[in-house]
Amino acid sequence: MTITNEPITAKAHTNIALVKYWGKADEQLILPTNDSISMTLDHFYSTTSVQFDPVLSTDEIILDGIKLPADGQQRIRQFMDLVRQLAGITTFAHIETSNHVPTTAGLASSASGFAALAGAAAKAAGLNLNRRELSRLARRGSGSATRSIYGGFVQWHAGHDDETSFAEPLEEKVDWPIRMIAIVVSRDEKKVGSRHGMKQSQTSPFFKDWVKQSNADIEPMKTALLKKDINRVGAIAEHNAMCMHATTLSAMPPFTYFNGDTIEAMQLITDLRNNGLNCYYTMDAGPNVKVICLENEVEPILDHLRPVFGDAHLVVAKPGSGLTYL
Ligand code: 2P0
Repeated sequence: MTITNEPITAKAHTNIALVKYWGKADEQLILPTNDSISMTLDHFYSTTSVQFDPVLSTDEIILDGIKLPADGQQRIRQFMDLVRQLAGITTFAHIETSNHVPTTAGLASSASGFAALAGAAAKAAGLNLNRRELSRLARRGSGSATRSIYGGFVQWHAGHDDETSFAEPLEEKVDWPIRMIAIVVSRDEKKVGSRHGMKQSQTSPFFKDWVKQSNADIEPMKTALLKKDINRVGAIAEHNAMCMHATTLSAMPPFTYFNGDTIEAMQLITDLRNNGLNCYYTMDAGPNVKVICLENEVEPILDHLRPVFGDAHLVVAKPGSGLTYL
């Protein structure tokens, strides 16, 4: 195995799940309790460069121009240890990451961040991994990163061990005008991080039913995506998101990611739908709402959202591409 002397830079986009990952069967290997399906988004992405350097006595990690303090580095260091183990090397690296997720977007960057890091670190370490292997590697950093190796619509197969838990593209170049509008109702740091939140949700008496429902949603979602049926895609995604959030409300102790604005946005989208617009909502481990719709209805939907949430809090995203090297 030969490590590269030059810095290797990779770019990966974030993704939003239409059928969610919310629960681990194995915390160490990050094996999920169920399959999930996502859409990779276009202009929210991370770029990460990695350069191994024999002079270093530890990994040096710079995030958006600022050197990460030691306590913020643990997950990245552990991930780099895994890359070193795979490559049979002991050299530390300079790692520089920029998150091009507009601060107003309020979207998580761990999916794009760990996908880009997996791509850059593996190549810099001289590992010649194919995309399935890269998705398995990205999984070890953050579950949702598994899916960000690919563009468009992506399925993460839960699997039962490290080899069988990987993502696969369903449609990389999406040829229909599906859109997601992010409604940013809060830019605050999450109160309950997703890693902790999903673990706590596994105490819900409904958790088994959540897993069952998600597995049952996979084939209908694939069919709806294949048929480009926005109403089926939206209805399944919205129901799946509510089932996920039901596990937080029924956890012991209970908690929620929703705030008052989240509920207001959900009601507004339901009202618009009752008035004939084809729009559906989904929420992740935070209060922001993502609206699933078609391009030709983006403007009429925005016309209703602007007076309530303000133009600066609305971001329109299209399907994006998978991991690339710069
Ligand atoms: C998803 N989320 O499928 C779900 C829906 C949030 C809600 O994947 O512990 O940050 O690093 O594997 O990937 C967020 O979970 O969690 C997530 P870890 P991750 O997109």
